[in-house]
Amino acid sequence: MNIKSIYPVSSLVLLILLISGCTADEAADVVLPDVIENTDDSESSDDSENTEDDSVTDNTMCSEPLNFVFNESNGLVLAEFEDAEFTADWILKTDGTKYSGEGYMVWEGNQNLSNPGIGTATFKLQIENPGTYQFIWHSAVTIGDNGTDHNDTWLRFNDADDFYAQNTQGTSTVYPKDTGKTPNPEGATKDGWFKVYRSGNDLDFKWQSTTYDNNGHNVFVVFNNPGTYLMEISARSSGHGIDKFALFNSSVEKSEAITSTNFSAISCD
Ligand SMILES: [Ca+2]
Repeated sequence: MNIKSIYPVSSLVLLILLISGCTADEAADVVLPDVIENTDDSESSDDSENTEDDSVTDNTMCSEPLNFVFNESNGLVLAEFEDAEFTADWILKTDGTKYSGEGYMVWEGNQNLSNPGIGTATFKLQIENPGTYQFIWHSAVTIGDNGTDHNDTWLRFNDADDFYAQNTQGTSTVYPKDTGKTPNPEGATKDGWFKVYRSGNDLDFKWQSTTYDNNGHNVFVVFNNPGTYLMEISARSSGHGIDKFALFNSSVEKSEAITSTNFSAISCD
């Protein structure tokens, strides 16, 4: 942020001249015009240019979701899902009252039930506190009346130190396919992507994210060092609406994370 000081040149010069014995008339007639002219040519125009440049640069970068970086703080990343750069078949919607921010995104293109990597969007996360984070999103089924359809989207953390899913008892851990790690979950998984779904016939928005068909495993990602990491999503089911998401480490209760309104500060890449 630039804070520009205003330099009262004419007042100062007048004061100096008065002290040195010039009359106000002399000062005005002889000296002031030069000083004011110099001021106009140099300082004022420079200030104006600098201010303009900085402001344009900042505004341009910060108005482009492609450059957004979501900053983890106190073990929590909380972000509006619509705060990313989306391809044309992702539609911003505002039906209902259960969303926050500008609305939620719904995939209205073809279904990609076996093929991740289509209709991708990315979120850059700045992690200050390394560790294991649970991932969860707030999503809804916006087509039909069956909670097992139109209820999932692909998710991947390709540059994190680990990405896995685990049952609530902690007795089963699975990894996405094509990462060299096993076992893999039942159901769709490919190229490091998990199919992340919500279940149940309460179709409106709720916080739930699991993978592994008929055996819901919670989703986790591990960041061993502070730094910037990439979270990717890609389209799977049409009609799956996603409002926001959270990642929280072991210092944060899930109940805290999903009721928080403390959205992550956004900086610009
Ligand atoms: Ca939202």
